Amino acid sequence: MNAVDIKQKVSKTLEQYPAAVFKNRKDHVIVKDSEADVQIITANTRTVPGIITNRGCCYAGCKGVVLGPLRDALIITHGPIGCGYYSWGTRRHKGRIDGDEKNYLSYCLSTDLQEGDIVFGGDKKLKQAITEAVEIFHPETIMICSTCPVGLIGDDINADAAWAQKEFGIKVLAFSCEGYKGVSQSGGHHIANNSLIKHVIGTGERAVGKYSLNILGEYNIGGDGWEVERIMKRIGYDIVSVMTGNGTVRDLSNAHLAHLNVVQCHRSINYIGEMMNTKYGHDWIKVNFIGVQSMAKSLRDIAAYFGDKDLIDRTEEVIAEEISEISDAMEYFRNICQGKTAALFVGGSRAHHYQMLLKDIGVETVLAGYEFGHRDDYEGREVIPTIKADGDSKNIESIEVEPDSKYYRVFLSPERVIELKNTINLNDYPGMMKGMSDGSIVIDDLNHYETEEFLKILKPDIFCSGIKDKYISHKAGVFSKQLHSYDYSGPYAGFKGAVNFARDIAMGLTTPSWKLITPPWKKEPMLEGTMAV
Ligand code: CFM
Ligand code: HCA
Repeated sequence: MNAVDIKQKVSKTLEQYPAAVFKNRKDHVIVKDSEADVQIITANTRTVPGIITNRGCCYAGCKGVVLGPLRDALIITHGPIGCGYYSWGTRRHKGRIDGDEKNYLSYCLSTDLQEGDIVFGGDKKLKQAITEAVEIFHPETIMICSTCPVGLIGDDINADAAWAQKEFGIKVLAFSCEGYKGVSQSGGHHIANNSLIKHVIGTGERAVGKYSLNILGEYNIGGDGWEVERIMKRIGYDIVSVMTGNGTVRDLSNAHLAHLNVVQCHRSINYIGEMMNTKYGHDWIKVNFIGVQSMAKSLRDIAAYFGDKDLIDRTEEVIAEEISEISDAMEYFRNICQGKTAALFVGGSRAHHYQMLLKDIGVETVLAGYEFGHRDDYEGREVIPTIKADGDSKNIESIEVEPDSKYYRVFLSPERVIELKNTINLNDYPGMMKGMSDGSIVIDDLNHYETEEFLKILKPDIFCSGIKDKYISHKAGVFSKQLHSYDYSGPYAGFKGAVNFARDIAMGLTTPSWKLITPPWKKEPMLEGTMAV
C-alpha cells in the first residue's frame, strides 16, 4: 500500500470519532512523508476522557519505573492498598545482591488507607508504617510515595519524612507522586529524578577508574543491564552507577564522580544528563544498546569520547569477538524473519530502539508510537549552542563544528577563535521519525480502537506492545511480543540479547497457534437478551 492510500485509511479511521475527539486525535497521528517540509506531532497532552489509553500514572512513573529498581531503598506506598498491590513486581526490573547486601525488591509495603484515614488524615498511619518498617527491616533508606487520595486530603508527607529521618537517623525521602499529576507516567519520572539529584547523587565518595561512567535510563528489564555491564566491563569501564536498574542508593551517591553519563532511555532521564552537566560538568551521550549495529555504534561512540587509542582498540576487539559469537545464530533467525513487518507501541523510547534490532533481523517497522513520548522523542532535538551574553557574543562571525569533534570552533573575529565543548555532537538526538520509511504510521498515545483499525489496515506480522493491548492483537490473530516485560524472556540488550530477541520473534512467527484458534465470537453470538415487548 502506498503512502497516499495509508493516509486516506488513517483519515477514515479517525473520522469515525465525534468531532471534538477527531480534532484532538488527528494531530497525534502522522503518516511519514519525507517530502513534507515539516512533520509535527502533538504529544505529551491529556488523553481525551473516555478513551482507553495504555498510559500509566505519575505514581507508576515515580515509584514503579525510576525508584522501583533501587534494591536498597524500602519503598512505602502511602495510599489505598490497590496502588501498592498492582505495582508489586509487575515490571520485571531484575535485581541481584552482592554479598550480604539488602534487597527489598520483592516487598510491597503500603499504609493501606481506609475511609476513616481519608476523613481524619493519614499521617498517623504513615508514621506507624515507617516505624514498623524500621523495626522489621532496619533499612538505610526509606522512600514514601503517595497516591491520589493523599494529595487530595493533603497529608504532609514531607513533614512525616523529616520527622522519621530525625527519629531513626536514616535517609527518608518523600515523593508527592499522586497518580493524577500530569498527563502520564512521565511526570513521575521527573519527581523521582529531581529528588535523587537533590538528595542522593553527590553524597558519596569512592575512587573511580580511568574510564568511569554512569549508565542512565537502563532499568535491567529481563536482565538487559547485566548484559550491557558484562560487555562494558570486558572493555574495561568502571560503571559507577546504573540509574536505576539493579541499582542502589549507595552507588547513586557516587554518580557525580564518574567521567561520563551515557543515556539509554532518553525519555525518562535526559534531564538528569542535563542537570548533572550543569551541576558537575559531566558530558552525556545518547546511546542505544538494543540491536547489534546500535550496540556496536554505542560502544564506539563511548570509546571515541574518551579518545584513548588502547580503549578504542580494545572496543574493536570486543565487538569483533562478540559479533563472531552470535553471527551464525543471527543469520539463522534472520532467514526466518526476513521480510516481515512490525508495529511497535511502547512507553517512551523502546518503539525507537527496537526498530534497529528488528532491522538486524530483516523486519521493517510499519507503525510506531509512544504512550508518553514528548515531541523531541519523535522529532529529534538539535542542541543549538548558546554562548553566554558578554561583550564578545555580538561579534561572533561564525561557528564551525567539525564532524565528530568534541569542540565547536567559534570565530569571534578572524584573529580570535575560541573552542567550546561541542554539546551538539554529544547530545543531540535524531528522534524516532527520521529513520522511518515513508508511509509508516507514527502515532502518539494509541488507543484500543485505533489499534484494532490500524492492525486491519497495515496487517503487520508482529505487534510489539504491552499487557494492556496485547490481547487486541491476539484477537486479531497477530503475533504479539511484549516489549515492556519481554513476556518473561530476555535479556534483549547487547549482542547476546539480540539473539534472544531474534529467537523469540522467530518462534512467534513460526508457531501455528495463530491459525489454529477461531475466536468464539466468530462462531457464536456473545450477547443474549430478551426483547422487551
Ligand atoms: Fe524508558 Fe523504560 Fe521506555 Fe519508560 Fe516504561 Fe519500561 Fe517502557 Mo514500560 S523507562 S520510557 S516508563 S525505556 S516501564 S523500562 S517498558 S513504558 S518504553
Ligand atoms: C507502567 C509500567 C509498564 C507497564 C507495562 C505494560 C512496564 O507503565 O507503569 O503496559 O505492559 O513496563 O512495566 O510500562
